[in-house]
Amino acid sequence: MTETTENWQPSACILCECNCGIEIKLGTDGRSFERIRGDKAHPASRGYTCNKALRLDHYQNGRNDRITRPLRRRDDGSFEEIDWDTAIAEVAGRLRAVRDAHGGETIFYYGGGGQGNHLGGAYSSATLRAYGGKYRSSALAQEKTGEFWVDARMLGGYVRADIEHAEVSLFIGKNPYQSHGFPRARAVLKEIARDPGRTMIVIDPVRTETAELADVHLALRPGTDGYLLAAMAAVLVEEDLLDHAWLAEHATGLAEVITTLRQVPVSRYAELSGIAEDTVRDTARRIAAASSVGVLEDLGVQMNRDSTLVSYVEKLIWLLTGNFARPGSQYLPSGLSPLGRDRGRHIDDVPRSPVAGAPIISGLVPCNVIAEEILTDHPGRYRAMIVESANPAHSLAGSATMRQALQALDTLVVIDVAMTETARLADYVLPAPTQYEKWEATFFNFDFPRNIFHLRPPVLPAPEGPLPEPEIHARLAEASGALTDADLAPLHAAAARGRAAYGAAFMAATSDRRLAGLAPVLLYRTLGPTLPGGAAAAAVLWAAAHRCAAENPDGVRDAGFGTGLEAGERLFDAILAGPHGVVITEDRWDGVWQRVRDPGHRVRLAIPELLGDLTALAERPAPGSDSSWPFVLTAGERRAFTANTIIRDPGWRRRGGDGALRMSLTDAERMLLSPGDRVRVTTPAGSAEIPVEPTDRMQPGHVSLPNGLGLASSDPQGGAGTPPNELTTAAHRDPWVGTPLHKHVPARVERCEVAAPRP
Ligand SMILES: Nc1nc2c(c(=O)[nH]1)N[C@H]1C(S)=C(S)[C@@H](COP(=O)(O)OP(=O)(O)OC[C@H]3O[C@@H](n4cnc5c(=O)[nH]c(N)nc54)[C@H](O)[C@@H]3O)O[C@H]1N2
Ligand SMILES: Nc1nc2c(c(=O)[nH]1)N[C@H]1C(S)=C(S)[C@@H](COP(=O)(O)OP(=O)(O)OC[C@H]3O[C@@H](n4cnc5c(=O)[nH]c(N)nc54)[C@H](O)[C@@H]3O)O[C@H]1N2
Ligand code: SF4
Ligand SMILES: [Mo]
Repeated sequence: MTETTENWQPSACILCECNCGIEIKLGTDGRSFERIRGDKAHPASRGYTCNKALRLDHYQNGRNDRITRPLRRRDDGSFEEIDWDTAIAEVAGRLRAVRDAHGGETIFYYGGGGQGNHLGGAYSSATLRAYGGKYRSSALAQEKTGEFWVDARMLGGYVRADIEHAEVSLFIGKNPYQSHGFPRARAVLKEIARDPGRTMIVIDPVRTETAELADVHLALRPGTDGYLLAAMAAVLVEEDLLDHAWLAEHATGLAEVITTLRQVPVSRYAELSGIAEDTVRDTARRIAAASSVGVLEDLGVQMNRDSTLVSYVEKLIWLLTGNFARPGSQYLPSGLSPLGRDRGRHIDDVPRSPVAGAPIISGLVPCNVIAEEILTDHPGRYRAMIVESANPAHSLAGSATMRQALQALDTLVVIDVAMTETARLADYVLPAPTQYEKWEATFFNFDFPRNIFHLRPPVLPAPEGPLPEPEIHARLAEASGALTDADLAPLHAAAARGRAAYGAAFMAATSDRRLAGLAPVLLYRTLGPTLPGGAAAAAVLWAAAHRCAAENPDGVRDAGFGTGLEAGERLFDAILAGPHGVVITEDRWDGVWQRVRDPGHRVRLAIPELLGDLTALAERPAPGSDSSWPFVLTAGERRAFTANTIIRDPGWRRRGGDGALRMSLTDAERMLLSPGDRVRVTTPAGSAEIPVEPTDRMQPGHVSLPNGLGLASSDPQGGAGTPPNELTTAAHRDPWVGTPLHKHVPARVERCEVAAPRP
């Protein structure tokens, strides 16, 4: 046994945004993950993992349709292997041709990282810029953009909650027991449940594992959160439960909000949500009485009716009770990237996508208009697309139309580790090393008061063939002609003289607008080769560390990195030298106010566009009133063994591999269904046959399907489960920001009379 195979190597789990620190012990073959354990030295997860991390060998070594050579589509639709020089030259040639004929802004970029890998995507802006591209998107624009916009309007940045220290924790459409979303979620939930002084409130139509731990479970009717939250906010006003002193000091727009909330018919809204009015009032009172309230909303409302409005009212509830910038409440985090940052403009002033005119929030075109922006005669339509580390043919609404759109493109380039549903439609597929074969990191770091960043060294060498994403972007940018050796020469020379000289040369180079847009590739090519241990991919973090130090001088200083330019350098060096993760900022609660964008650092309570919607809800047909669709389908639920489409080997699932449709016992009895019986689920988009799992967790009239299953696979055992987006449509979306309503798909469910043979 060699030294490395005996050693535990630090890395991270890549299956959800928490990215728990793990240690991996390789087998004697030097490739298999023989053992995996939580990394006690990781400052956020501190040894914690859930059940999923321990089966990561199925990502690294599973039957995951791995690709290791660049592929080119033949005329007959099959693929042939080509070498990298040919691949780069041909892709560049096709992108240049699209740019010259139709303008660079018709080249669209999608993706840039799943749950564990953002480092490669950080270089994509250079590629896009090199070809004159302007528009991009990612999965965030089918979940978080409504919340981003509301947060930016009210506060100026993406808000997070200190659940661990909240007296009252409130989860709205979120099941952290399965989906996590904050460090050590299961442990924290159990601590809260055990503590008699703290109260956990869950708003979810399903009795989830989180709801089971809660003190209060508001099992509302699916899709009625708008009513329930509006009623709760209205009770705060009606019963005068507001934190007046705090609001007077810290907020503007209170009068407008109060005027609107006084018009909300509390009894009527409570009734529509299916929650007793007394319970609504008690919940509002419990929130108002608490010394701290931490609130997290997630897909259950962000992919549901009234999603943007619900995000707004959710924030009103904790702001009206003064729950911001104090322990156990909400905060604006520091960070190494501007993830989730939006200008927070009035909806009429938000930039728009070229064809559908859809609002671009946080620089992201709504996912639900992408197909529409391709399948049209409009001269501004997208003609070429680069997809990196994402699987839109499976993950975006309306798979059938999405496939049609991807095939209608002049050129589709996919950068992935595997032959995905999207890659199968590509003209060129460019293979990348797995996340354990290269330097990697994510930018999902929102911890407080100690924020953490984790740069992970490779655990094992990549096989011959794939190229890391930064190298792919550098080659594509160079092949565009936008970047020359002469541009790089002064930076190479300065890098040889040390960081101070490099900093000055980099400033000088990027004062040229042409080069500023190519900055990631400049860094990779010139600073990258000087970094220890082959960490060239980390070069972009040098600029990010300096930006972080400039934006959060106190936090970076208190984390031990000093002040001024030195602080940025020290922070960067610490990240490079910290394979278990590094505390990048040590924040203070009162410092949060400095991040509130309003010049007086006041919270803006009123979003006039949305206030009108609050009372208009009363005039709409109630959910469930269309008898042709008697069921509500939640298409894409997080379960014990789901992780989007990151692991393609179905063998990684210890259970749940059939992707059963959960349905209430009442419905199952009425339809004479036993576990495993098959039903036909029909939605406006299509229909599928699915085995059922009757359960007392579900309400009558509500059925749910897991996310990430139903992958097309070269493996005959693969493909288990139903791809949820065969049952969704892109038109079913939020009126404000265009996010999909996947949790509330109108559906019919019928018994399959003849038992179909299992595939
Ligand atoms: N195990 C696992 N964990 C994951 C992932 C994974 O694939 N698997 N994916 C990660 C990703 S990308 C994300 S974005 C997060 C998402 O994390 P979550 O949002 O927590 O996950 P979901 O299960 O999609 O939806 C949450 C809840 O919404 C509820 N819901 C359905 N309809 C309604 C409704 O009308 N009102 C309310 N209030 N709730 C409703 C569902 O019952 C469900 O419990 O999870 C992350 N973590
Ligand atoms: N109906 C419905 N649809 C949904 C959801 C839902 O709840 N319901 N949830 C949505 C949500 S919240 C999300 S976040 C999206 C997720 O959907 P996507 O954003 O499309 O991403 P993933 O499924 O996470 O796929 C990640 C891709 O990265 C590839 N990959 C893995 N490692 C690497 C690497 O190192 N380099 C490269 N280049 N590629 C790599 C994997 O093979 C996979 O193709 O799905 C969404 N779709
Ligand atoms: S899937 Fe589990 S182990 Fe992996 S990062 Fe998320 S919480 Fe941690
Ligand atoms: Mo997500």
